[in-house]
Amino acid sequence: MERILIIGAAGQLGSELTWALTELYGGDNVIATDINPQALTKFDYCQSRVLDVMDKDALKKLVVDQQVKQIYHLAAVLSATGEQNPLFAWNLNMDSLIFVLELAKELKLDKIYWPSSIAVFGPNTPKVNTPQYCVKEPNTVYGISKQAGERWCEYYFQKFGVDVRSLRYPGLIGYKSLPGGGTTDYAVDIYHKAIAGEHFVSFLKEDTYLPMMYMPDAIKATLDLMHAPKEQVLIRSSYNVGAISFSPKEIFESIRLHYPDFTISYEPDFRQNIADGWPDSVDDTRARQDWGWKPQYGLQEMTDDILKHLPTFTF
Ligand code: AKB
Repeated sequence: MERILIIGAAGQLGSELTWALTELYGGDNVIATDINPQALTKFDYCQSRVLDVMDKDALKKLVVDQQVKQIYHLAAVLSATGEQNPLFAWNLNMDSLIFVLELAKELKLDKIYWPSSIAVFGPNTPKVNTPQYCVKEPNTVYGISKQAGERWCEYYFQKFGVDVRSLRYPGLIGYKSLPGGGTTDYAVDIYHKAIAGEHFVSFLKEDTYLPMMYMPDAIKATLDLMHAPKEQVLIRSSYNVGAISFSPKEIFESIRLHYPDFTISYEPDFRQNIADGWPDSVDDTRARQDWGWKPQYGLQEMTDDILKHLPTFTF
């Protein structure tokens, strides 16, 4: 069994991916890492270590000592938080990726996973059914770092044969972690407000459509890509993957079927500008063709599932 290291395991994606990887590879072979020791307490089913990904010597020591063969590098500053401290976001997002790619090259690691995002697109990108290849002029530091990161991934694959794989995630919606500083995270927060019986103030306008995906689909997409034979992974920058597209008004209506008294108002802030530069929906034909991607959850199915589990979920 291959040893797998997850960097940023306590985040939104890591919290669920770590469990899925543990089920597949066993707790002895999965090492969850995070900069926050407190956040690691939930990983009692696999190995865990405190790791600051900016400490490249500590990262290398861990990989060598534990004979790690695959790295899932999930740590990043997201879009909304990134705008508060752009240079910090740029340094963390870029330097950490380069550390991981260099390590993969030097130690001849088997596989690397690194998430990209719909944030690589920008205001001049076609908004509907956004193609895999098109104009990309991101206007957030997060988007710029993801776009540059995609170029680095393809570069390390072509020049050094590093088997790095990536998805351009839409907004990921899950109930097992709290919102983490992304523009699409309003669609996580809204469920928490609904079950708490609180009014929800949306920081996006009611008709702002964004591509989104329920977490079980995101985990499936990630594992399908990572388990695909190497020759089927033909895009080494990052794959478009789509699932659902909805607006704040539509997710609100889907929740109101369960909570008829739930209320919403709209107070767009700086995040509206970020969302306006992103696609409404993406064309993921290449992911479907190359390694068989197919999402399972629609908006109402996602809402029904979240509202079934969230009220009794303990963080
Ligand atoms: C964000 O909103 O910043 C992220 C993303 C779309 O990558 N969820």
